[in-house]
Amino acid sequence: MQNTSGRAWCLGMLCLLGLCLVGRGQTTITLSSTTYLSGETETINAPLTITTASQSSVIVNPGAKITFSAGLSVTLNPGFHALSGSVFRASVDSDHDGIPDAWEVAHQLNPNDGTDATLTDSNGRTYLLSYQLGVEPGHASISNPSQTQLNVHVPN
Ligand SMILES: [Ca+2]
Ligand SMILES: [Ca+2]
Repeated sequence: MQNTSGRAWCLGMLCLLGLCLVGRGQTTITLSSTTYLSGETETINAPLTITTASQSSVIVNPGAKITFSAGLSVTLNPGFHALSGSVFRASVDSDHDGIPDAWEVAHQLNPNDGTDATLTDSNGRTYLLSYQLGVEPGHASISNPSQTQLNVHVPN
């Protein structure tokens, strides 16, 4: 989810869709007006921050699956709309190990240690894989980590 080629693919797709990314290749990604269509799946990672341009219109339509992950913050200004029926996740991943801070804290990992994602649980599965599969470490049951990883700041 955080590899370079995946990020390049995301940026390439955004350009194909006619979107404007300010700060491309830098530590901050600013999204201008765009619409994510039904069936579209997108993951955007930034080393530090992801934000929407002030008063931009960013719409996530029903059926779209969009994930924003940044090392410091994700800030969505007025004009951002994740419509009912879409899957939108925004999270802070301080150590860039692929696991959001909130999930790490909830599972006794260190959100500032990028090596713990590769540790294995009692099933021999890495914590990163457990997170990606949406299962609890050491268990086969399905959990819902998306409910604990939302970290979105919406300015007044
Ligand atoms: Ca992490
Ligand atoms: Ca970690």
